[in-house]
Amino acid sequence: LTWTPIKEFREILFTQSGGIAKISINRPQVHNAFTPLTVQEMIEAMHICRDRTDIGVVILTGEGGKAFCSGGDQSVRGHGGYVGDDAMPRLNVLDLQKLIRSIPKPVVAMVAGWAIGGGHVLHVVCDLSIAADNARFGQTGPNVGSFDGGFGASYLARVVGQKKAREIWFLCDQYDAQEALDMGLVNKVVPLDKLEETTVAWCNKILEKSPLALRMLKSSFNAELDGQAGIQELAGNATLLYYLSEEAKEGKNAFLEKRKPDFSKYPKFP
Ligand code: 1HA
Repeated sequence: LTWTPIKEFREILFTQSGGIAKISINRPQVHNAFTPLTVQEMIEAMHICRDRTDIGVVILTGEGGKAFCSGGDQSVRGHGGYVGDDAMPRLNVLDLQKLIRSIPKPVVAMVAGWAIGGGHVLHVVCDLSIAADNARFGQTGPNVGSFDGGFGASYLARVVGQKKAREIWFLCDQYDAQEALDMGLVNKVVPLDKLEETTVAWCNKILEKSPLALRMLKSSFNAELDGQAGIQELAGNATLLYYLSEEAKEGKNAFLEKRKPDFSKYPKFP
């Protein structure tokens, strides 16, 4: 399989193969810990994936085979957040989490090695997670003076249940791939040398499906959990579909033609 670069970045690789885009954190020397720049680049790549009509599914991963992501880079953690070149403390990974959940295309976490701390939360918020047999999962916040009480707590609890989520955060233990599979934290475990092949096979299956159906389903899964923002997403898709109809176009055309709209021929379904 060949991956063609979409755009050059400093701390991530952003490539494409057919309808699949791959966003890969490229800081293997620190187990793919993220800085504000890493996150900013991932956000930009995600926006490109959203806009590009030839991309139907996104793989999120990390380079090197030893780590998916080890969370925020503790060496740039400053007073109030993670600090980049502009000297501003940021927690911009929270924006990335929201984007992963709201982009209307499936995002698949491809996890080899460590998925730890804020890196663990990143795989949790992905639609699907495929793990290599060397994957290890866990939260570290209470060890290193941090916590993610947003999706990192509430969505994790939706995924693995309240008791298990509290155990994960209160004990900060690490779990292997089989344990992750058993608790429903990942969808599948495969040998490391089959990880990309399997993930791509899953993505290709997804790409054969109706993109609008997938879009509606993703926002439907989100709707209940995300309150008004979730309903907004689902309703936005309803508006998209309505705009495609002759009935809605009659309203726009009548306005532009300065006449009264005639909706009489459109059915009033039971
Ligand atoms: O909680 C949040 C947030 C919450 C709300 C809003 C925003 C948030 C944003 C971020 C976060 C967080 O991510 S907090 C949690 C931060 N991450 C961690 O606490 C994990 C730190 N790393 C480890 O515990 C271990 O490295 C490991 C269990 C993943 C792997 O251990 P191992 O195999 O023994 O490797 P190790 O030797 O520790 O790591 C290899 C190299 O990578 C080391 O550097 P070296 O000594 O070779 O120079 C290590 O320092 C570096 N490294 C690993 N993880 C990080 C890191 N350097 C900086 N930051 C890291 N997270």
